[in-house]
Amino acid sequence: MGRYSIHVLIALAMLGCGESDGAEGAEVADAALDGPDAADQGDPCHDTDGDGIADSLERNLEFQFHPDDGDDVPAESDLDSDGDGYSDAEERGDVPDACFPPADIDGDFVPDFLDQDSDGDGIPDAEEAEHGFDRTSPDTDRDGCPDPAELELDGCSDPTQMVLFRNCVQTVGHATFTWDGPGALSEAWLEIDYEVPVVPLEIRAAAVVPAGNAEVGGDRFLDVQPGTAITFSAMPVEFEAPPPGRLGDLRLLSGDGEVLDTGAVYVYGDAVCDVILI
Ligand SMILES: [Ca+2]
Ligand SMILES: [Ca+2]
Ligand SMILES: [Ca+2]
Ligand SMILES: [Ca+2]
Repeated sequence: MGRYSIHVLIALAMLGCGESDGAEGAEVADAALDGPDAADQGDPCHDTDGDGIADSLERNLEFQFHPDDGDDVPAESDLDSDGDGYSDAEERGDVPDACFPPADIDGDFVPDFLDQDSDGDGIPDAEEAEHGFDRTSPDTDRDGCPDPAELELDGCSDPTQMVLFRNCVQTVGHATFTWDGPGALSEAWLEIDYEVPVVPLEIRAAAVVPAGNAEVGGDRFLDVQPGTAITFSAMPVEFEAPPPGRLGDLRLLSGDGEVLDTGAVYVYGDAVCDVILI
């Protein structure tokens, strides 16, 4: 129901809006002194606080998401509606006018100016900068290791630690093991010993380095030669995304069930994306 309401709101807002220009910004101070009701008359896209987000949008979105920023100032007059230190004017994103739906980077339907974790990586916007991270990216340096894992797992430097970042597009993680011999492994496959109840992840044999030193056989590698790095991928089955945190231990097993190596699997990211009703 909530998801559906948002889309209706956005559609109405876009239909009802006229052009926004610089002259409107110059009128903001006077309008604020007169109060939102006086300024709002006749213009559904009026922007009392001049942050680039129309009063009608701010009122409706605040009503739906109830951000607790520690003050009682309504969003249409609050220059930092979620109190995270980033202004509404910045968090609205690069949108064409005040009537346009403001940015929602992590796609969780809470617009960034009301979302205290805009990129959904689990690190609040207010704390991203102190770690040198970008509040608009869950993987600031784009190396595949999400920001919170950079802090907790030493930059994902251990390849046997599988790190999944869940978002609205895809949740996937990888773990790499190296077989040093002696001799070739007839089979190598990966097992997860889950510490929390979840729908089991789907594991696939994903990559061999150097190429040709093992065969890829669905969920396992075959005929793995000494000196070969084998990489497994894991992803949720359909929409069943596991919860954030440590999921459990990884075990690399031979064909006869011998434990060859161990690792761990973690999940990061707070964005929960349901099926959207349009
Ligand atoms: Ca505004
Ligand atoms: Ca803010
Ligand atoms: Ca964040
Ligand atoms: Ca990273």
